[in-house]
Amino acid sequence: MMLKVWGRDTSINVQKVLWALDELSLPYERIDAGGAFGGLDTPEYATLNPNRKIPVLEDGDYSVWESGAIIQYLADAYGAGRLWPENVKQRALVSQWARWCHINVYSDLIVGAFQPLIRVTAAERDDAAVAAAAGRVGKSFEILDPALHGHDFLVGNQLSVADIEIGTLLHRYFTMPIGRPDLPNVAAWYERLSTRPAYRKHVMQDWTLMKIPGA
Ligand SMILES: N[C@@H](CCC(=O)N[C@@H](CS)C(=O)NCC(=O)O)C(=O)O
Repeated sequence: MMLKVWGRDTSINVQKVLWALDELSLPYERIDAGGAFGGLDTPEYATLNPNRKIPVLEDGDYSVWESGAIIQYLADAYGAGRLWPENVKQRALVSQWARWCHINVYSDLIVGAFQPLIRVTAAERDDAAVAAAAGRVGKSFEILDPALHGHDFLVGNQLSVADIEIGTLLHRYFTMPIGRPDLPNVAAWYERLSTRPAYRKHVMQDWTLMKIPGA
């Protein structure tokens, strides 16, 4: 039975799942939902995800939501050692960075900085609040930067769930009109990820197309 992903492909959390699926060469079907496509307020969707958010992954009669849990499931079920190291100490470091990103970076970057840039008109936007959120992301990425020194990937020598969790955010971070501190290792990591076909296809989208008029 083919894997099924619910969610519009402009959603960063859907992009994360699509990137992981392609890295694992897994065929899937994607169903547009959320945003202008709607569909999240039906009783059927609530049985898939009571939070009424995208993405959801269906695998036969099993389903899972929360993008981080979905990519973890894909690695566990189909990775055969890819995306999720066998070594338990490396594994915990992958988990460490993935959780760190979700707790410390995601909200400031996506909710605090990105969404106001596409969903609020320039006239109504609180530029100081966007700059403050971007500043907090910069401080977080200054913590990440030395961890990437001398490494192609965040943990070990292969792409992991941690690269996907944080890497999905990098395209928006480096293409948004915000201030950024000097982050040589994070910038080089973004450049390396940018050479991967699955990253280019799913994550490196022109997000300015999502802007409301006047944004
Ligand atoms: N923590 C959740 C966040 C899910 C989430 O906020 N999804 C957004 C899109 S990125 C959503 O469903 N928004 C409603 C919509 O698109 O209509 C995850 O990682 O899956």
